[in-house]
Amino acid sequence: MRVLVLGADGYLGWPTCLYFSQRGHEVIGVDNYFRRLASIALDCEPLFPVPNLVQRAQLWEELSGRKIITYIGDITDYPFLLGIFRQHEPDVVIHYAEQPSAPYSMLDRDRAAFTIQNNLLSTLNIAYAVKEVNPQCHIIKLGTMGEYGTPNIDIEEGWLEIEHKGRRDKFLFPRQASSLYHTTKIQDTDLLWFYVRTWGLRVTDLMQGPVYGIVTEESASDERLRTFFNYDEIFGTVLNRFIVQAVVGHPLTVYGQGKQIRGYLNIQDTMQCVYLAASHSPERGELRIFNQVTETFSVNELAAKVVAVGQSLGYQVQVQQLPNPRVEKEEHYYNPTYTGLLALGLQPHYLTDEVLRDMFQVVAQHRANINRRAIFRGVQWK
Ligand code: USQ
Repeated sequence: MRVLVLGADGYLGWPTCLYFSQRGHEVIGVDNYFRRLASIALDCEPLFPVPNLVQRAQLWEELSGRKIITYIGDITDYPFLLGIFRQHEPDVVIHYAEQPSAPYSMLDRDRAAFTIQNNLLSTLNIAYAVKEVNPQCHIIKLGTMGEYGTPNIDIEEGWLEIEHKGRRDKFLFPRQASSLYHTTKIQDTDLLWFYVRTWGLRVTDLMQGPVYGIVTEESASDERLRTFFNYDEIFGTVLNRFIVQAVVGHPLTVYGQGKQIRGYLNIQDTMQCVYLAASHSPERGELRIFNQVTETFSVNELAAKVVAVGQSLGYQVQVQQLPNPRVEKEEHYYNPTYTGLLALGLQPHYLTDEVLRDMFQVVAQHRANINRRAIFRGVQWK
């Protein structure tokens, strides 16, 4: 496959480039360095420095003999994106090039506006470029479980059959997000659904839960290939944050009662899921949706695991329940379906003590870099 990865420098984008390249596919990676620049601007740089996208691709080529073509630029600039489509005519485009942080989207009006503009315009441009250059191209967009919110009914994989006054129809599952970022993910699903109906595009939307992990198969042999790992309040996801907090002796920042339940997955499973989706294309005119999680936990359950494993490694790990800076349900029903990717062959890496110990070990190597100021600043939703 000729695979265009948009957002190729990010936490998931870079490991995705490596995963496809390792398996013999032609990879073109594009990024505008949003996350790098925002991490500097907000004083929340990653746990360890990583070479830039061009340097990483060169390093990968030296180590593996495989080439990843790179472009640095902004895909909300349509001529830039269209030029890349024309040059490479990808079979699959994987769209990670969004502002991915809920707290970032809630910082202030300008960051909210940026999130809307970036996430919706990038998605619109991809739809247009695919239509213009190769309408067969399969669009894989990273969506989020947060689109569904926490409804008081079971969450289906994307669609819901409804019977109303004796008639039946199928609709996108009702969605109600709890941040502006998550709201833009609802809107970009709607955008693509519109163009699927109107132009017959081929789209997979992967409703992913919070991801954890650092090392993937392809980056295990050389530290310089590791992903861009944020642990701060803005760009870090909760389990990654808790492990860094445990290592540096900061109490684990449980928001509110900590009973919030989400579906989680290991970064290695993100790679598998995206690869499985790319290898099994939907039909023209189909919006296929998978829920991309492998198990569910409450925040308290995650904290308890980190405490137990941390203590077994000799860390004194405390937990602190902070007043919740977010507006979200802290006690709720949560029962999502996630069978579609398993049916395609996903082999989950579950959250075992060994997985946690491996993460502790990598974080401990970089303990001296941990910036305590970045751990909690309390971005308020209200
Ligand atoms: N939480 C804490 N303490 C923290 C950080 C988070 O208790 O220090 C709680 C949050 O309140 C929330 C849960 O942990 O209830 C998950 O928070 P998160 O920051 O790990 O995840 P979230 O903001 O929802 O966003 C992350 C990614 C985003 C992705 C999403 C999937 O940043 O790109 O779309 O996970 S999901 O949550 O399923 O929508």
